[in-house]
Amino acid sequence: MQYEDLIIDIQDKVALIRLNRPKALNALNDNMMNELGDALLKFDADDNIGCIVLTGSEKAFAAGADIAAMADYTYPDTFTQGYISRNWEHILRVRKPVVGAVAGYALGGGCELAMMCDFLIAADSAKFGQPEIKVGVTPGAGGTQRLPRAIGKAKAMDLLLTARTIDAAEAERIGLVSRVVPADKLLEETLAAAKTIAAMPTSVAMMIKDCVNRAFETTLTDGVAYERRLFQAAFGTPAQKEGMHAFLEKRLPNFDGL
Ligand code: CO8
Repeated sequence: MQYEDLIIDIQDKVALIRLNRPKALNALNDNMMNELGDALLKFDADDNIGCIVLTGSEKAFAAGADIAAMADYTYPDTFTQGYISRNWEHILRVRKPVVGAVAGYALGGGCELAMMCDFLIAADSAKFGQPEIKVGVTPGAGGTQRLPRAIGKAKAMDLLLTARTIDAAEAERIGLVSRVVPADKLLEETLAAAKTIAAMPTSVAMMIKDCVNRAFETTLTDGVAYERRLFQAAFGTPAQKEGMHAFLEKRLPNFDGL
């Protein structure tokens, strides 16, 4: 696949998508978001891919939505035409795991895009923040909603209202990222995690992702009932037969194509 604002690399059932507008610190514009949606949905439908990694550059995952592109937008542009917002949430339609690898700035829409990944591995150089208030807008891609769910109201209000940027250590301490690794090991460590996931049965990884996301949309009782149904459904998959019989036969399971 050839894109103007993305670099794609595929290895061992893992698709690596790199945001690539280095001169603008990967500011997210319409073309990049269109391309990102296209790539994500193609990999989601590709049987040879078991996990997707989304990353940026050493300096920036993404420094936000493209301020140069949107500075003169009007309300009809944003509301009626749907400029900025119309192509931001394709990532939420991806059913396979998406791991974010964040180095440098993940600000504003960049932080929001990162939070739409299933989990984040951060370089020790990573910086997260929601500075939209400084450019006169609210977050628009879930910052006020996903941030408090991820890190709690107090921390979220602090970041959203002061526009303070936090470093990777604080992001890990408050639960925004799952791991912090040295910057020069970010891709290696993230690809290793992604390859581990891709070697698992993709059907079950998709079920787990679905269940965890359900936890944010429903009551505990309904969420556990939903999980129970998928647990029961797992007994209808070849992955369950292979996984359990491999264990009993004291051999490694082969989840290829499962
Ligand atoms: N948009 C456009 N261009 C940008 C952006 C951006 N968000 N961020 C950086 N750039 C450009 C700069 O203009 C500069 O370009 P040039 O060289 O042509 O002048 C280049 O990238 C390098 O930037 P700096 O010279 O500023 O680099 P520094 O290292 O000095 O500073 C910072 C780095 C701190 C990241 C700084 O660039 C900065 O503060 N950027 C803006 C951060 C920001 O405010 N982000 C939030 C934007 S609003 C938003 O994201 C709303 C999301 C809503 C999504 C809704 C979807 C539904």
